[in-house]
Amino acid sequence: MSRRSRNHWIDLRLQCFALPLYPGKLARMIQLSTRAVALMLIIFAGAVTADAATVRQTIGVKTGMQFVPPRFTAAPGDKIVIQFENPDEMAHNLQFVKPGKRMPVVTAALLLGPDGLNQGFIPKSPDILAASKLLNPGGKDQFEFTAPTKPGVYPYVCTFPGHGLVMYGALYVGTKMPALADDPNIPPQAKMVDSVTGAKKSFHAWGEKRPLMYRIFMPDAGPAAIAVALANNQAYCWDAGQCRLRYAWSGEFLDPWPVWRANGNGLAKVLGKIYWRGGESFPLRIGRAASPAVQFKGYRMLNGYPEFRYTVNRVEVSELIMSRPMGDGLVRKFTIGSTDSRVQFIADTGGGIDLSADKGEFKNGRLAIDARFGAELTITMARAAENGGAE
Ligand SMILES: [Cu+2]
Repeated sequence: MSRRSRNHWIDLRLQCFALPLYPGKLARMIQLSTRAVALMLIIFAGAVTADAATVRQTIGVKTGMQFVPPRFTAAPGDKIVIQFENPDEMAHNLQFVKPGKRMPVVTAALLLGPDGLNQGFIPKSPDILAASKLLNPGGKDQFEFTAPTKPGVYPYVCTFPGHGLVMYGALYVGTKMPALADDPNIPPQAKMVDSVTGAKKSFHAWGEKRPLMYRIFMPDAGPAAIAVALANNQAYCWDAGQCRLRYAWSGEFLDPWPVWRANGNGLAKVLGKIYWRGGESFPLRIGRAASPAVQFKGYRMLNGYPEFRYTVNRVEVSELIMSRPMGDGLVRKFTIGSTDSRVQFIADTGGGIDLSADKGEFKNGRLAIDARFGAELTITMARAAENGGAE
């Protein structure tokens, strides 16, 4: 397909999107002009109010569902004019919301269900200060609003389904911005700056694609280590030699250069923050042995996620590890072959996570289930609040 015909196709799609949106847009224009009149009245009423400045801000999108820039500032009462541009390959919107209301608005957008597309995935919510329309690839939109008079951090977010967890930024109104690397109000990918030069790291051998599985020499693991990047900025290291999860981290994935530079003699560098490490013992026990015989049998890919297969005292086990839908942590789904032996999951952790299971209950860090006819067991490891995790 030529470039020209592709653009033409996008134009047609834009028109299809624009038509059903039109009444909503009209309503918003009326709403905005009503607001503008109200604001003028307020300004005239308080004749001593200093002139508000105008902040003109272009917000773009880059691959990996990131707003550019991830944050900016305004003074209370400033007029903010946003030029929103979407050069990405996916559709996006942009909404400014009240402090702490990013996830409620993201959830409200999901609850729009089949109506979502017609509404640009923008829910009706008093928590939304201003919103763009839904932009198809190549689209642009301009809108304006008045910065709130109350100082604070006002998030901006894309509520296209699946984007809101990672695609957001922060408008600082009358509030000092922390250093980029320490800013808790922007996505982890946005704060990856080189600690020495301050330059943004642009290295991504594999782009921003997740899930991603990578066989590479890893620190604190055997030579058969497997690193996996999951959705929601989660990652883990699985040791195929010992058939067990070694550690989990959040944030950016890996720097493989140390391995490549040393012709395979170095170790990859974990770029995110490791928040959990397994202990030395094997967590899944089948039978009485504290050190069960384990053997790796391979893996298969399920929608891009590896499912590991191994035996524990000759009983077949498979393990599929996914990220939690929200917050740091992993969800480990075990499928266990039938056995008359006692099956236990033993929390071999030094803390830092909260463990829960869909079957049975942890008592003193041990969970026992019946697997006479085979069993499925899902263990959720959620990064604990005292370990920097957030809900
Ligand atoms: Cu988006």
